[in-house]
Amino acid sequence: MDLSTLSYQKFVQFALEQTNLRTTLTPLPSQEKFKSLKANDNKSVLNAISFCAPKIRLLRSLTIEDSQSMLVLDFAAFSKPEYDAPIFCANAFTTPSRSIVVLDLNPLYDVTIHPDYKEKYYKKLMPLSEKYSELLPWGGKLTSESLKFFSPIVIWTTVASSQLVHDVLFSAFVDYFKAWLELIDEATDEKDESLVLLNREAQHKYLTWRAEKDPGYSILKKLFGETLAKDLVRQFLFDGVDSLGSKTFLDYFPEYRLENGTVNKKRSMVGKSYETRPWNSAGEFIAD
Ligand code: BLA
Repeated sequence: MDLSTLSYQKFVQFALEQTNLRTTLTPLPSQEKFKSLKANDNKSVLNAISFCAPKIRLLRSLTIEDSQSMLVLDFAAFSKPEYDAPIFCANAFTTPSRSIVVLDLNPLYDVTIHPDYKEKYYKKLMPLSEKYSELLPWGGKLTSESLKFFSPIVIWTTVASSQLVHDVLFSAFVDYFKAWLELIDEATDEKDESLVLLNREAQHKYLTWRAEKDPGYSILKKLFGETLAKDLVRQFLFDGVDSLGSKTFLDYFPEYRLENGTVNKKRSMVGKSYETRPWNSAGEFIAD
């Protein structure tokens, strides 16, 4: 399809407006640093914004739009470590033929081993996963390791691009972002410093995973070159990876260690799995 009628700007605008209704966003230094970022192809239009708020450590968005070839949305929001709230994650990669999408409130703690965390945040949100299951169906096998960063309400899809899909995706983005804002509103700050530490480490592990293995990296490298792409990943998209903790990727994910001590470049050690949605509508894990 012709991408020139589609844009992800509306998504970002909506999120900023909604957030400003509830709290006060303050621009972060990383916004200033990356706002005049230019792509090598001289035609992609970029928009990079980043903010914090009293309960929000980092709310940032990168869009890359070139109506000839692709539209990219990478939007995420992280609470301060005093809160164990999920991470808002909206990633979309749209070409004239198809769209690859992950939309989720990524859990801070793996829901398959922390049923209390699942109960606390996802039980009442389960209807959301049903609402979009027809128009944004499960996208098939994915990197197995990614699944522990996904929640039972995750929308993971790869569908033919169309105006309808774009509109449905906007509607889903609206629902999921409002749900996230609601969780942040209700969140009370943890007083137990040892639990704050756990929250901080959980965010750091997530940032470490994505800064090393995000599927968008090869495209960023093409557009910006290796050095700038790395800075964008570590200082903007996954800001905190070099400050929230000191563990390395191999400390968290030792199975990726090669004999010479470096990180295996493969995205998955286990391989791809989960042909179908591994959670039922009650949020129970049903894959073996
Ligand atoms: C593909 N993106 C994918 C896939 C997933 C994600 C699961 C399928 C391939 C796989 O299983 O690895 C997204 N994976 C995620 C997310 C998390 C995760 C959000 O673990 C969070 C924990 N995608 C982007 C951006 C670009 C992009 C910004 O979000 C481009 C700049 C591109 N994603 C992209 C492309 C593919 C893809 C090109 C298909 C090619 C591939 O699989 O490498």
